[in-house]
Amino acid sequence: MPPTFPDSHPEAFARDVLAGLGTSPKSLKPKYFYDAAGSELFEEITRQPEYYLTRTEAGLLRQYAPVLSELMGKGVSVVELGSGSSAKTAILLESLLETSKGLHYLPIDISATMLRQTADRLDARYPALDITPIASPYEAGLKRASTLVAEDAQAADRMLVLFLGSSIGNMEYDESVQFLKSLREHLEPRDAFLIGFDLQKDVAILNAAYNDAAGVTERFNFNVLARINTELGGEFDRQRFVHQAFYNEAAGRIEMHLRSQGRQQVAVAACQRSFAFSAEETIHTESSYKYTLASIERLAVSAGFRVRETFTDEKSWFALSLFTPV
Ligand code: AVJ
Repeated sequence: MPPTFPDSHPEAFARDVLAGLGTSPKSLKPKYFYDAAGSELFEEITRQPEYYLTRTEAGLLRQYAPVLSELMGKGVSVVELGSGSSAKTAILLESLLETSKGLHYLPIDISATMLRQTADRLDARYPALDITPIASPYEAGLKRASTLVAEDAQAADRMLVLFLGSSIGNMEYDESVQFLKSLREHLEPRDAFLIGFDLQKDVAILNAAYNDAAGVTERFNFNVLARINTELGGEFDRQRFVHQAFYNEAAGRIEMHLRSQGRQQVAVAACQRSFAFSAEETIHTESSYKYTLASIERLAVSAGFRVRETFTDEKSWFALSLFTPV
């Protein structure tokens, strides 16, 4: 079965490229990094020594899983938004399984292929885990999950919803408030939301994480141009762009760009036009917001939650926050 990436419908992709490159400043949505090759490259990023995020979050999950199990109590089902490969989640699931006979895990992901693989792997490894994969956008998926958990006559009567990996960092602050508010609609007061936030820190450490020495992040960034070339008949010359990633301190975010080397015109067949680049003009390909404990608190309150608990590592590089609906 070929991989299905619903976001790669060429019409929608072409429309977004036209909108993103047809205006100034130029930008592309980060979701277009993730075809099969891009997802592979992201997995490789998480293994780079400079990319502390995944490792630090996994450590926090390992350290605080017992506390989380304790806080959530016995009758909890785990719902995950954007489960990907669920590698980190397994740490938490294992801990929850130690204190209960069974556990219901409902991963939600837009990629049905990824979900299938993950479900099969977890199923083989944890026989006591009852897995219900939900191939859907997040909000509709959470609505479905809450119905399933409510109907579940078994012990489970509350949801722990996971949104890990600092995925929230890709959203503008207002967007994340709207996103959390929309999810809040499907939560009961006894449910909880566990969110991974990358924290503001020494600029050199942030910059290094997005400029790894092995050049994997650079390849990941260029993947969006590769996709435009193969899927939309684009004529980007990789040699005429450079990867750029830096911490924008005023905005509190890492920005990734592809910077044009000199003036050039790039044709994209599916957009039926070409795009003019001035020398040094960039395409803004991603923002990755970095939080503080204060901005986490503000986000929670703005979206109708309260921060029940925040777990951080000893360097305060990453935070896992448990939000409960108010
Ligand atoms: C998957 C959005 C959390 O922002 O760190 C990694 C993506 N981009 N390196 C991040 C990413 C460049 C990642 N997130």
